[in-house]
Amino acid sequence: MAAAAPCGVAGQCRLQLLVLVVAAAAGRAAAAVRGGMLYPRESPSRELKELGGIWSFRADFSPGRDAGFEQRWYRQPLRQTGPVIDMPVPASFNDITQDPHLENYIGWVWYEKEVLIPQRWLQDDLSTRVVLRFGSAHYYSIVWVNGVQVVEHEGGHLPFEADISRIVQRSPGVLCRITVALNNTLTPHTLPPGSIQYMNDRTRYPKNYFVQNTRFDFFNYAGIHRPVVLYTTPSVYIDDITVTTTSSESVAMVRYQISVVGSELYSLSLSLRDQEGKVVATGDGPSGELKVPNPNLWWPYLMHENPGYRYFLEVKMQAQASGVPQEDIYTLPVGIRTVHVTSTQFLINGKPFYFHGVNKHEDADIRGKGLDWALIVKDFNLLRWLGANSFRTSHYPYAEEIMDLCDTYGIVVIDECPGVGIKMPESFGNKSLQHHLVVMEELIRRDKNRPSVVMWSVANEPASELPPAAYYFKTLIAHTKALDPSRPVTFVSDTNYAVDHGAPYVDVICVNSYFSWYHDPGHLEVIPLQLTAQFENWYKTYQKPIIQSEYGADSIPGLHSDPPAMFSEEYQKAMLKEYHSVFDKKRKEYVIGELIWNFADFMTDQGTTRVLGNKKGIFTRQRQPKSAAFVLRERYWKIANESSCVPPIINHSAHSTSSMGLLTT
Ligand code: BDP
Repeated sequence: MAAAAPCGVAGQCRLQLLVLVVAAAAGRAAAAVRGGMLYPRESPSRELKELGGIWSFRADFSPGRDAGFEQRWYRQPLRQTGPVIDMPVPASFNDITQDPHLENYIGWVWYEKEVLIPQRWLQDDLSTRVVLRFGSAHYYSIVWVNGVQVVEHEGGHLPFEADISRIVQRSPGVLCRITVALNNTLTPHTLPPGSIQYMNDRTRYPKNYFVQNTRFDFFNYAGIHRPVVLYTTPSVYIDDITVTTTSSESVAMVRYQISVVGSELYSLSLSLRDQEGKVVATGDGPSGELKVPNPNLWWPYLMHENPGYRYFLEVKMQAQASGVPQEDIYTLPVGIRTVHVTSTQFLINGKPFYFHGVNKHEDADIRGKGLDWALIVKDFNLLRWLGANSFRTSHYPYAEEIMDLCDTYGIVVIDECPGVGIKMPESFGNKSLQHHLVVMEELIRRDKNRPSVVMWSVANEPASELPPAAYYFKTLIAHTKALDPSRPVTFVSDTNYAVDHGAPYVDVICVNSYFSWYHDPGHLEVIPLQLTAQFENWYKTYQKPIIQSEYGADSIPGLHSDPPAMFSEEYQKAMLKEYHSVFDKKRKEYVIGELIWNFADFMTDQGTTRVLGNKKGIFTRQRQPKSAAFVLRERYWKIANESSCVPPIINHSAHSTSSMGLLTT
C-alpha cells in the first residue's frame, strides 16, 4: 500500500512523526482494563441515541500528517479549518470516494458530528450520566467533545466509551461537537502488527515515498466501523454483569456477579425470565446463584429443534445519591449451556459437537468493514441455508450486533482476537505481549456472557516456531484462562507440529493447511496422504482434539475447467471433496471440526496472487453462491442429519426461502 509522503525531512524523522503517537500510546495502554463494557441497551432507566449517518471528514494529507494536532482541529468545527467531505458512519472510509489516495491513505483522519443532546438528559444536574460509546474504530482513536479530550483508545474491533456528562451539562441547549482523530498506522507492537517502510532509493521512488507492510491477507480498512451511540444511565449505575452457567438434566445454576459504580450504598434484585416472560428464579446482592429447575438449555443450530434459547436476566439496582433515590435497570440475555473438551471431543451440554462451519471476514463492497444490517442478516440466512453451525471470527472480534445474532440463532463462535500476522521477532517481545493481554481483557469483558462463544482464539498463524513464542503463548493463554476459566483457549497454527512452541498450551489444536494450493499447487491427489499425516502427527504429539480451522482454494466464479484446474469452480469443488474424505475418517476419532476458508470473497492488498482480493469464498463478495457452496451445503446438512439428537428438524428441500423460514422458527 503506497501513500503520499508524510514529511520532507530525513526518513527517521518521518517515521517518528507518523508512528510515534501510536507507538507511545501502545506503551501507555498496557494497563489492565477497568470497568465493564455492557452492550448499550434501552431500559426504563436508560435511553439511547444513535449517531450514525453522515459525519464531516478530512484526511490529514499534510507532510507529517500532523497538521490536525498542530492546528488543533478539535477546537472548532472541522469545516472552519479546511475542506471537509461527507463520510458515512459506520463504514470504512477507503472505498467511499474515487480518490486512490484516500483508498490507500495511512495516517490521521478526522471525523466530526454535531449532535443535540435531549434537554431532559441535562435537566436534573448530574443525576443522569451521558456516555459516548464507539462500537469500534480502526485503529487508534482520540475523541474530543466540545474541544475537550474525553477518551483515547488503541485497537480496532473492540468498543470504547467515555462519560461525557460534565462536558455536555456545561452547555445545555447547544450543539455538542464530537471530534474523532483516527490513525490506521500499524507498528510491530500493534494488533495486528505492521510496519512502515520508507523507500529511499530516489532512482526508483519519489521523494518521501513509503508503504505500510502487513503480514495478513485482508485489506487494512479503516474508519468508524461500528455504531456510535450516546446513552444514559443514572449516576449510580450497573457497570458490569458476569454470568456463568452449569447444568444437569433437571436443574441449572446461573452464577452471577454484578458491579455497581457511583455509590457504596445500593441494593440489587434480580429476576430471570424465560422466553414467555415467566419469572423462573430470583436473587439479590452483587453475587450469587440462581437455580433454574428444568432448564431450557442453549443449543447450537441444528442440534435441537429450538436452538439459541435465551433467558433474560433483569438486574435492578436501587441507591441513594446525595439524598436522591436512583434506580438502574439492565436486562442481559443469558443462555444456559456448558462446554467441555476431552482428548477427542468438544462437548456442548455434554453432547459431542462437530464444528461444520466457515471462517468469515467483515468485508463488503463500498462499506469495507463498516457494519451493515442488510449484509449481516443476509449472511446469517446464507449460513443457515448452508447448514453451517459455527464460524470463527477470523481474524478479529466481530460486531456485537453479529454476536447477538449468533446467540439468538445458535451459531457457535470461536472468538478470535486481532492477533493476526504476528511474524516479526520483535512482535513477540514484552511490549507486544502486554498489549495482547489487554486486548484479550477487552475481548473477554465484551463477550464473556455470550453463550455462542465457546472458545477463545488468541491468534492466527503466528510465527510460533520462533523460540520466544513459547513464553508468549504460555503467558497469553494462562492470562486468558485466568480471565475466563469457563472456556477453552486456542490459537490457529500453520506451523509444523514438531516445532510449534505455542501448541503445548492450547486446549484444542486448530490447524490450517492448503494442500494442493500453496503446497503442491494443482496436485489434488496429494491431499489424502498429506492431510492424514497432518492429523496423525498432531494427534500423536498432543492427544488433543483437532479442528481443521482453514482449508480452501481460490475460484473465479464462472471460470470452468474439466479436468479441474486451479482457480476454476471445479477445482475448488474437487479440493473440498478430497479434504472431506479424510475428515470423514478422522471425525470418527479426534477431528472435531472443519471450517472452510472462506465464507465469501474478500478484499486484500493488491498482489500477484490476488485478483481484486482473495477468491477463496464459496460465495462471491456479493454473496452469490459458487458451485462449491452447493457441495458444502449438501455435506453440512448430511452431517447435521446424522448427528442430530432430535429427528425432524431438518427440511433439506433445496432452494426455497420458505423452507428456510420453517427451519429457523
Ligand atoms: C491463511 C490465512 C488467511 C488467508 C489464507 C489465504 O490465515 O488469512 O486469507 O491463508 O491465503 O494462511 O487465502
